[in-house]
Amino acid sequence: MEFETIETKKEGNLFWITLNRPDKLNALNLKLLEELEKAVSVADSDQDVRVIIVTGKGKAFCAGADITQFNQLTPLDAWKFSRKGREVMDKIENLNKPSIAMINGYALGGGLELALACDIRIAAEEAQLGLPEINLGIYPGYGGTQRLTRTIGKGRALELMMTGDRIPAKDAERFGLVNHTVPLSNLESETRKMAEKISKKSPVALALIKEVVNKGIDSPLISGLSMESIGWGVIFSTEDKKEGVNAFLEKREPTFKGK
Ligand code: CO8
Repeated sequence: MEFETIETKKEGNLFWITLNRPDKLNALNLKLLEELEKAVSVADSDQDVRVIIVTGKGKAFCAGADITQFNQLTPLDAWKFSRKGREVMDKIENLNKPSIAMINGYALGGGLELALACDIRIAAEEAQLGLPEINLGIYPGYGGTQRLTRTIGKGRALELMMTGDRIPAKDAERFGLVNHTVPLSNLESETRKMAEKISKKSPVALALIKEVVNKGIDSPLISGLSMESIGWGVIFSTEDKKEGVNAFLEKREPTFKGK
């Protein structure tokens, strides 16, 4: 599939999506958001794809929404633009398949919000992360107020939103905002290693983990625990469960088919 503002690549069971507006630090305009949504749909409907990786070309992962558009947007355009961004982030978060944000450089504003919609974040040591919207007299609009708070807690999230400060990846790792920090030269290989490891697990079990964690985090503990138990009923009906248990008993590696 041909895109203008992103690149996609299928590599075995991995699907790479690279934001491709390096001259504008991969700022998110409507076109890019629409293309990203399409690419995610393609990856989602392809049975061979087990893990989706999102990254950016050049020195940024993504420097946020395209600020140069802000003064031209009518209120209706702004609503469309903001809604499209939210739809894309929600779609990524709610995919049945795991996603990894490979943060190669700046992840700011909408760029950090995109990374937060992914399940796992691996960052280059050189990367800087933040929500600088406050410096523009606005505030995060692609889910950052909610997802950052749920990821690192209220105090630290409010500090990042209120100061607009950029923090180095190592600090982000300390806060639990990124899972791992590695030198830029190792970023792709370390991300691939993790993606390949996850791609060998049962797709059904992975989908259920996402469902129970994502829905559970917004529910009272008792409801989350109940969802977990009900999911156990489902997982015990799968061929992947039989394969996993039999492989253990037969002392061999399992081959999961997602059934
Ligand atoms: N939008 C548009 N263009 C951008 C953006 C952006 N967010 N960020 C960088 N660029 C452009 C620059 O204008 C520049 O273009 P040009 O060469 O044509 O002048 C090019 O990218 C390179 O950038 P710099 O020269 O500034 O590179 P530096 O290395 O000097 O600085 C920074 C890098 C620190 C990342 C700097 O570019 C910067 O501060 N960028 C803005 C970051 C920001 O404020 N992001 C938040 C945007 S708002 C947002 O994301 C809200 C999301 C919710 C939207 C809701 C819908 C309406």
